[in-house]
Amino acid sequence: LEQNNTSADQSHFKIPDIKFTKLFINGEFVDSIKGQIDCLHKDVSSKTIGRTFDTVDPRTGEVIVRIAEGDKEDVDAAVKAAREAFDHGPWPRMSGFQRARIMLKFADLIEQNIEELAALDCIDAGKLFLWGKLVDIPFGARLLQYYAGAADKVHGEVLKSSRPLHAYTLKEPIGVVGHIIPWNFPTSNFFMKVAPALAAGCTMIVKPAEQTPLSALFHAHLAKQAGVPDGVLNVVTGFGHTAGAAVSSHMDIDMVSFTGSTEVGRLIMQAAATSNLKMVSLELGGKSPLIIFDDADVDKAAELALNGILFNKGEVCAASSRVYVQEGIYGEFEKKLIEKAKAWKLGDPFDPETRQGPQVDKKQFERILSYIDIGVKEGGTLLTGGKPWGSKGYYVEPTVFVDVKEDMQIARDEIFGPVLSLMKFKCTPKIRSCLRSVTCRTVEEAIERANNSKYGLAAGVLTKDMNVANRVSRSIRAGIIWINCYSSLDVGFPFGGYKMSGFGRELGLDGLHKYLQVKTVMTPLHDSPW
Ligand code: TXE
Repeated sequence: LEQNNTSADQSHFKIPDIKFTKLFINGEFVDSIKGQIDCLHKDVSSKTIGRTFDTVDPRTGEVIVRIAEGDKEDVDAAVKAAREAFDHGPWPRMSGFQRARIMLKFADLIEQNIEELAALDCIDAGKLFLWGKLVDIPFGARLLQYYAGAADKVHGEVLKSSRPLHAYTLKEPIGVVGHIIPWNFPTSNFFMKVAPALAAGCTMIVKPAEQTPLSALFHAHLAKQAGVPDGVLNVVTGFGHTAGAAVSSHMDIDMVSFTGSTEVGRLIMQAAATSNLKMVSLELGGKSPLIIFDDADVDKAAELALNGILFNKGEVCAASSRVYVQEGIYGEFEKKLIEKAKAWKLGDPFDPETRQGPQVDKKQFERILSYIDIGVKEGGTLLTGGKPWGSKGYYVEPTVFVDVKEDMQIARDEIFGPVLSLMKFKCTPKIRSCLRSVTCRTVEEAIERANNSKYGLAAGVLTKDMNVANRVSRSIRAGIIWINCYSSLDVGFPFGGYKMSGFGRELGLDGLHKYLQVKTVMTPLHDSPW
């Protein structure tokens, strides 16, 4: 591994000026209210400056810019605007087709600003610039296009009754939605929530993660340019325990859609329960298993397993953090995995050669290193990695542990970094339909170990035997199963978890329907006494 961080200049890309740093409420960029009150108290009334916080570049640990720090008062103002836009504004009353036209324009504007947006997510989150430019930001536009296509196809159904009643359902927008989003995919996560909610006719408040506010504010600016009416899309930057908590406990928000940690997911449900019983959708953590059988191509399997954990520096809820390899190929697999991990190129995420940038911030960087420490103390053996990388910034070496048991903390907890636990299993894949045969039981053992987790977001299985693949995929309790691939996504494929990985789905039409209410309407078919 190279030990010197490369410079952003190598990419021949100029880091953009930061244009938007304030809260976006009711179609305007504004200072935070608390900050203005602070100024008044200090008698600085001539120049009101809102309260702000630092957003930091994880490549260097240096401050990029200060961002408006929203709190309860700002969330109240944003909800007031969103409520007004929902109760009296044009957005929910437009036809789906009219909303779609605005959403398509919004998508065009995203596409026209791809490089700038990719650069913002790169400096704010340490994400690869090239990946942002080619995949992440275009995916944001694609989400708007996909849900624009669905906006005029939302309808209920005519119901059959045993009585002389004419009855049908209406699909109506849920109302004001609070989206609380994380920092690992600032643009994809933004549009996975905002695009379907816009198509449904909802109005909304987005609370981006405090680590990555830059692109969300840029998106808000583009939404206004595209013609999204004032008050429909509001962005309140700030911290989770203040602005985020104000969203989840607000009496006038009808639904909260959250992606983040399981711990905070629990708080969100509690706040929803003790406030107005708003609807909740949670996309939480994972500890996803990848099961590799003897008949898999070893080289491809090692590449897939490594990509599964190192993609986006392991800051992926569906990362393949537990890899189970069958005994027959284990030795060869381990060798290849380590070779590839050692050749993995870390560096400046602007450099097109780089495969892994820095972790999002100091807190996550330290959290990952402390898990590595725990793993060693628990008896795990480090085959490669385990240390910070480079002279500055929050880089962690690709790390592989062996001698891991399922009850160890590194095998149970989501580490959310480039740390893989490699485990061996002995069973043979030669199962047929008989459940009682020895071979059947041994595949069951692999399934049981894979299922031995409080999480259930994703799982992968690599084998040429489709009997095995089908058996495993139907037995794993997880929302996404990859057979002979890993990490693939499509805008039309529902994404979400079982067990403590949450509930509710994003993407696909399921991702739209969660922003809709079902209303049943009935009327007598003729004048009969009821
Ligand atoms: O998450 P938080 P953190 C997991 C991952 C990671 C761990 C901690 O394991 O290591 O969570 O990351 C907002 N009320 N995931 O601490 O705190 C917060 O401001 C309302 C998995 O960053 O859950 C941010 O906008 N909101 C995950 C969002 O919640 C609150 C992605 C996520 O932050 C809040 C990220 C509160 N009390 C982390 N406290 C995934 N599923 O992809 C915080 N927030």
